[in-house]
Amino acid sequence: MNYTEKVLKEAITKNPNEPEFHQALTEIIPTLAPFIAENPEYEKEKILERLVEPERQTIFRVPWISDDGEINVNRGYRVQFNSAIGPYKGGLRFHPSVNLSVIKFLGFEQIFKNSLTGLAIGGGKGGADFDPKGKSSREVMAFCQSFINELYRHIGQDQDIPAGDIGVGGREIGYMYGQYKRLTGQYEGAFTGKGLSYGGSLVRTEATGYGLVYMAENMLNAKKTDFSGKAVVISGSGNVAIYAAEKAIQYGAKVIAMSDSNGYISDLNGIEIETVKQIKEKNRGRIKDYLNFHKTAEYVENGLIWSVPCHVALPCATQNELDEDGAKYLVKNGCIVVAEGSNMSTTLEATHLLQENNICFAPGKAANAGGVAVSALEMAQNSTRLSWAFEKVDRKLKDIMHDIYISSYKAAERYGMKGNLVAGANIAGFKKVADAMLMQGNI
Ligand code: NDP
Ligand code: 2IT
Repeated sequence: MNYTEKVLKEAITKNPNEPEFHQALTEIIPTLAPFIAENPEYEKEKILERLVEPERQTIFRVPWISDDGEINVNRGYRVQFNSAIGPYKGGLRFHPSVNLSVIKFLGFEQIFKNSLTGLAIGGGKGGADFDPKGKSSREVMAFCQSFINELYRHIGQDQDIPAGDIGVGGREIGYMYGQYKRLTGQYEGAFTGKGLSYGGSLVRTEATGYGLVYMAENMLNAKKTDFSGKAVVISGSGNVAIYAAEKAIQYGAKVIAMSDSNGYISDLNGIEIETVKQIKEKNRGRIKDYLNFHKTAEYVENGLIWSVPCHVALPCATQNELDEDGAKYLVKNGCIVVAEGSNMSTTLEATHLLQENNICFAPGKAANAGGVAVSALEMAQNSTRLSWAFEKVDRKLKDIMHDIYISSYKAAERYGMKGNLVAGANIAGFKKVADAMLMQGNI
């Protein structure tokens, strides 16, 4: 058994009952083998054994009182995975499916993603098994304040900087930042995704979705084409999905299907994104409400969105939402590019199927890095107490996504896996972190 196989096997054995974390390890570790073989000091210094073990994991009780006066108890998490190249950085997810395995897979991926941005941010992730759906704003505030009553002691602008993820948007960041400030007395950039009036950055709301489309545009360009006239299917209808759709439409594409956890809508004339924003961002409604505004659209309850024929597929909801069945449809229908907006959207089997059929595939850690990249730009603005123009941040985002595409492409080519952006992103992200760990001694 070689070094990477040995570390993978030991990490899986040592962390039982963590299927999502196992999946992320299985996707990443083997692809590093040719690079590590060429650089034996990584094995000698046990870099991989150290990398798979989080620096610190915090699990805590979050009690809060609902509007009916009942006491509720949720479980909170923050996994501070790696700080070799910068303070821990990564989102908070509020969703009933959150558990340690989910947070560890997200935190592990985040190390590589943050490194790929070229900015000085380490990897972390957190969240809670709290379900914001159907809760009043007062209940969401009560939950956020209780969550921060514990988390505040573990975070800070130079220590660990949380942001949004599923179930955590501008409203939740505001409540958490307010409570952090109240407890610490510090007006500092300890969160990103803040409102524009209290230290937020222009483009952060749009960044993940826009960045995803900038990445997909690079992939299409490599195939001597672009978004113009393409049919695009986007799963989800949250923050990432909405702004991916907005940019794809600006680039001349038609977004023909979007979804939420109940079902998908489709309209071959193209979905009107302002209506989706109204439903999701303002009304906090369901995607099927779209039919109340546009009679040409169809709604399929619990349907498989990947069965809608498209040129470009952008999964933007959650992990493992694109499995082998979905991938078979994409192959059959002549899809040419798949880029992950959600983290680990695609199962390992589906990824292989897409790659074997020459569909250009970009993993989340490369394709959705625009969100955390603009978070790091928000941190830079907070440090200098300045705020940059929309165009300036957007230009930097576009350049960062291009650089990620090039570095992932080149790393894959250099190690004999031309066109495999999964392997390329893993190697390119790993190198900077591993070298920083080597230079900092056996921490
Ligand atoms: P939101 O909460 O804004 O939206 C999530 C969307 O995905 C909703 O439409 C939701 O539907 C759907 N969804 C969530 N969980 C499930 C599920 N288990 N099954 C089916 N559909 C589901 O989250 P974001 O848009 O912020 O995040 C989406 C993905 O993008 C996540 O994987 C996240 O990790 C990733 N990401 C987010 C970044 C960011 O900056 N926000 C940055 C990089 C990656 P419903 O409302 O019905 O639950
Ligand atoms: O998965 C992710 O990269 C995010 N949810 C964004 C993290 C961040 O710190 O902006």
